[in-house]
This record gives sequence, C-alpha cells and structure tokens, in this order.
Amino acid sequence: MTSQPGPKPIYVLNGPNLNLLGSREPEVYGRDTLKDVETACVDRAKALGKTIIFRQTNAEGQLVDWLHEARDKACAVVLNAGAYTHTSIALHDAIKSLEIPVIETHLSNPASREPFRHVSTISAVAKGVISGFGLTSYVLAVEAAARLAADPAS
Ligand code: CA2
Repeated sequence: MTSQPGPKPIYVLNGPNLNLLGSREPEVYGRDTLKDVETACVDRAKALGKTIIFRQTNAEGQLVDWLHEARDKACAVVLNAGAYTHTSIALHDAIKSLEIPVIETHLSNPASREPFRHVSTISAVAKGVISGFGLTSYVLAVEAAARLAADPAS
C-alpha cells in the first residue's frame, strides 16, 4: 500500500480495556477518560507541529495489523498494549519489524504492581518506556516521538 504525501503522523495505539479508563480503578489509572488522553496527545502534538492517529482495540491481532500499517504511514508509535504487554510475542515480533521508533507507554508503573506485570514482552524491542504518570505518560511519549521523528539520534 502506498503512503500518503506530507508529514507522517504519530500513531498512538491502545490495547485491551483502555476504553474503560475513567470509569473504574481511579486509584490506579486516574480519572481521565481515553478521550481526555486523546485530547492531551493531539494538543501536545499540535504544539510540536505533528499530528496524531489515536486508536483503541481489545483485539491483539488488530494491534499487530495497526503496527504493520504504521511501518509506512507513521513517523513513530506510542503504544500502550495494556495487558498484552505482559504476554504477547506477536506484538514483540511486529514491533521488531518496524524501522520507526515505538515508545512503550503505561498510565501506571507496572514494576510497582503485581509480579505478573513486571514482565514485558515488548520492552526489549521498544525504543524506550514511559510509565507511571497517568495521562502525562502519553504526553511525554508524544514529545519523545516528535523529537525522535525530527532527529532519530535524539
Ligand atoms: O498502566 C497501564 O497503562 C497498563 O498498560 C494498563 C493495563 C494493565 O494491564 C497493564 O499492566 C498496565 C490495563 C488497562 C485497563 O484499564 C482499565 C481502566 C479502568 C477500568 C478498568 C480497566
């Protein structure tokens, strides 16, 4: 598939259950909804001269397909893979196939939670990881993505 002309967007991809954000477990994930997260990402990107494609799915294969799409169409990916972070070799392999930077992002700090969240199958193939700052994790990840898109050595 051919890519669109012009500057490429940052893809912000969200995995399972993140559509429920703001409705339960505010002590872990905060009170912001996923729409609030999207607005914060779009606003920060705009200030940096970038655009955002923001998506959420509960399906692992859909995340794989979007990562494949990002190979040609995005300048970078901010990825909160949700619980697939801790289980998915398919996401590991998909990320490994990308030449653009993928920034693993989490609202909470998985390292300070249950032991099963201490394992990430994707950290080793991500450019970096930003965790523990709620909605601000995404804003920081968009900033990192924009800098890396402008200068891959940054
Ligand atoms: O901290 C994160 O961003 C996580 O990726 C969120 C995942 C969790 O499995 C990861 O270990 C860490 C879970 C997202 C579920 O979000 C909900 C939000 C509100 C209510 C229920 C689920």
